[in-house]
Amino acid sequence: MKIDLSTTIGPNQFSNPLINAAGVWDETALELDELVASTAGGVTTKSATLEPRSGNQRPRYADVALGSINSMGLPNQGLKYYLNYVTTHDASKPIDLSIANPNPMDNLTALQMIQDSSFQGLTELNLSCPNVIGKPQIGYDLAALKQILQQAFKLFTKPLGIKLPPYFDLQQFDAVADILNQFPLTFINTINSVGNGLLVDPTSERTLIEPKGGFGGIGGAYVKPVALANVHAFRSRLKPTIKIIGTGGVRNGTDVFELILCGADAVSVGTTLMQAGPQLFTKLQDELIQLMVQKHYPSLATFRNQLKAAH
Ligand code: RRO
Repeated sequence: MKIDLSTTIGPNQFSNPLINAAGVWDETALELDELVASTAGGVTTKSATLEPRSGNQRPRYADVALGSINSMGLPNQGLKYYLNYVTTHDASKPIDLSIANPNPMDNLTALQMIQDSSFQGLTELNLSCPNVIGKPQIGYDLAALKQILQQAFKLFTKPLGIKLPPYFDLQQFDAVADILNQFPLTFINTINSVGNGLLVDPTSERTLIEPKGGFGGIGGAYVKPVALANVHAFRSRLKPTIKIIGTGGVRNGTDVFELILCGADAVSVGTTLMQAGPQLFTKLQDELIQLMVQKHYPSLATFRNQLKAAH
């Protein structure tokens, strides 16, 4: 059986739906080259600020059996570095250029720089970084969310998506979707890590990471149900022109299948990529293909958003 894993987001064609989650294996050109050389369908760059940042104090990332906690604090090489990379790299697969600026005005400057560049890929505005000390997540402030989108679309005409924090209440899904449907967004990426969790070591009686008293974004298996819910909730509320990158808790091909079944157009992988490295993409694709063969699904479109209720 011939299996077609291709998918589309805006004008970009992906040979398969798998992408690295922003912030994983993507801070330096060396890492980005490894992703480009891997079997990933597309590549995301580390969320960039206008100026380079070294991020929060270490330890700022920890793996545990069911996932990870991080408070990286936006370490990145600055937007010029990533703009240079994405406008000069070998264009063999689509690129998602992520930006995140603690000061909202800087996001508009960043968008203007991308608008004025020759970059033709996707831009992802990260409105959900949980780890910048003293700064709340814009995605949880609906007035600020609407305002930034109004300002962004006044100056930006290239394909734009936003990275959202997880939401936990059906009325939040309604309210956020109502705002997003007012704009010509190309995609959303849901979810960012579950913000401000806490993991502790019972032996040393210490937090696993140092910044913010140990509070950090939770990823991995812990968050899969939250990711499935956010993808499905937004797929049933957003206009069909807004595509969805599903992120959260992918460890195997079945997890990828489930996110697509809930409505994802593409799937990005964070914690497991951090743990396994870019060869992970081949394993995930092999497992997804095997499952699709068993289920007689020749393409992603044949099961995307086909989730049925229990009875
Ligand atoms: O760099 C980080 O601390 C970070 C970011 Br920008 C984000 O969007 N999500 C996350 O879990 N960590």
